[in-house]
Amino acid sequence: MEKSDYLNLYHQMVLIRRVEERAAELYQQGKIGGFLHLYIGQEAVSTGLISVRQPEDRIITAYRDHGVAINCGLSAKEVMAELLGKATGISHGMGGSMHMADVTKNYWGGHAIVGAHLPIAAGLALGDVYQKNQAVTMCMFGEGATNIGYFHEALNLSKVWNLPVLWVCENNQYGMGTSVERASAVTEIRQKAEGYGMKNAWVDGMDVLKVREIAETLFDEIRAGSGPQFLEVGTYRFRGHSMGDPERYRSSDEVHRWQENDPIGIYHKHLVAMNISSDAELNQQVELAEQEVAEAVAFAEESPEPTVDFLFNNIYVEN
Ligand SMILES: Cc1ncc(C[n+]2csc(CCOP(=O)(O)OP(=O)(O)O)c2C)c(N)n1
Repeated sequence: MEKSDYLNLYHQMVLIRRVEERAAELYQQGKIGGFLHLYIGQEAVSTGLISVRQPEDRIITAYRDHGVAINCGLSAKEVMAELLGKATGISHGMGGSMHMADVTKNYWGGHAIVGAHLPIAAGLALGDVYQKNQAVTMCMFGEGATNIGYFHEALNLSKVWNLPVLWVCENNQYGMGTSVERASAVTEIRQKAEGYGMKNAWVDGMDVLKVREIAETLFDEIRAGSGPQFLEVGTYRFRGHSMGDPERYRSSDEVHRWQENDPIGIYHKHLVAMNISSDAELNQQVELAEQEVAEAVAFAEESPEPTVDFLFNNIYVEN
């Protein structure tokens, strides 16, 4: 990796964090409607994974999707405008927080129904097999989704058809207010892949470089024809499930313990300790990200609402 690659990972994680901190404020001011699920604490997961994907590789995720969107190359402006429901947003203000997508960047969304995007991921990969594309589809979901029928159907078919899918479970230990121990018979989620004869692994999701390293191997193997593989990522969300979660299901001590293990802080210390960068240089990246977010908020606030006639667009596919 070049120095600029290391800095780019840092910049992306900080940008996601700052976009979401501002989004939380705008939500409290009533400027963002609907649900808002923050990715704060989990930034190293999508940043590490997506840093190794090729442009032809498809990325699909659930509703905790703003960070994934940024890692896929969407601008802070497009994301912020979508959060505010503006016509300049990536989904023209029609999708909001949970439905960001840009297929020109091979980012297939943003899905609100738990588990529902897993069969879609299998379908995307099947399409690539039909068309003889050498592409990998990476599908990200929470551990809560692994108790849903879609998960088992999609994993099974992907193995039967040897589809090029990387299944990534972001195990942040809670599905809304329910801990993994209360909801899942098997708490080491990667074991569920064994039931489908699928190669599987676990990685520490607080360490962006470890995530990147394993992702590189898995993308390469799947591209070379290994068939589907499963990666469980150990992570934690620092904020509530969505805005307005009173968080009665976990202690503030537990949250603080994890916050001491902040993926951005860990990476910052690592870059300095390895003499890859300096505090001053990294702080400059933070300032750049903050500037980008300030511009994104101004852009979103000044942007127009979608017009009513836009409601009739994108309803039917024209051949
Ligand atoms: C089919 C379905 N059932 C229930 C819900 C309500 N719901 C939204 S998020 C969620 C928890 C999912 O947890 P997990 O998959 O672990 O993802 P995380 O929120 O931790 O990222 C539930 C039950 C839903 N959106 N869809």
